[in-house]
Amino acid sequence: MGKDDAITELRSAVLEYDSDAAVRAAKAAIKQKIDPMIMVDKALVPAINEVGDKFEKMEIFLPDLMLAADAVKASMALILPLMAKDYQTSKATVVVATVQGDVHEIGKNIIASMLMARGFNVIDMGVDVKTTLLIDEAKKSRAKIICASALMSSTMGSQKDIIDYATALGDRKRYAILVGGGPTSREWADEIKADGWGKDANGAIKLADKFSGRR
Ligand code: B12
Repeated sequence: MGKDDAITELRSAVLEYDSDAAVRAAKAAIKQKIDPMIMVDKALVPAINEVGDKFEKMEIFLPDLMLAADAVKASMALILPLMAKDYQTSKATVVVATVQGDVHEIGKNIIASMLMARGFNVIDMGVDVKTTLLIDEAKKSRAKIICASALMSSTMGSQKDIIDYATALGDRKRYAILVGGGPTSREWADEIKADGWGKDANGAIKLADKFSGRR
């Protein structure tokens, strides 16, 4: 199997909702030393977006979407830990979470892994994280940066809640609060007075570098 075949198989496995095949394809791609980011960018993200488009057009149903997401998660569990490490450790702590009410974790997991690979100390709080718990953790861990992910128009308001809560506690200046995820935009970030908005994981890394004082 060539490198392109391994990527095609990984993509197809997600499109066919087949976690076992996704894990097999990921192992084959790893064996061929394909860059983990290529696997994510060329196979997993396009595949889950394609499935998402079908879901939006009501060509498939939620159980199918869930199976496809499971296939992404199963293969990402093998792929993400292999991201090239940057040993220029920054020591800056970043708290990463999907906001309250929202269980979408694929993008958040990519961001957490890439930040770890870049040498940040990452605290991944998971999904559906209560606003108060998020700020408590950021305070306790002396985090410099908070990355809040929201994938739904009904949950993006929780990003504003995080900022408002930190402000109410008098702690707003302690953290750079970064936001991202499907329905969000630069305009939204400006409106809620976030410190930055990123379109993708590379955007998240650039912002984290900026706010941790590294460039
Ligand atoms: C996979 C998926 C699911 C999976 C999630 C599985 C999991 N473990 O994560 C499952 C099946 C569980 C699911 C459930 C639901 N989903 Co869903 N889901 C998706 C789907 C198809 C893909 C999301 C994804 O993983 N994308 C791939 C990743 C890599 O991209 P990403 O998350 O956007 O992250 C990137 C960037 O946005 C950015 N980024 C993200 N966060 C951050 C944060 C910071 C700080 C920065 C800088 C950058 C950044 O960087 C990331 C990496 O590049 C989307 C459609 C879509 N195309 O987005 C719908 C979608 C998000 N889901 C949707 C809906 C409606 C739901 C449900 C309500 C369905 C239902 N009827 O129950 C539930 C929600 C349950 C809940 N309470 O959260 C809608 C939301 C509509 C809206 N705008 O409000 C979407 C858009 C589908 C649609 N078009 O209808 N879903």
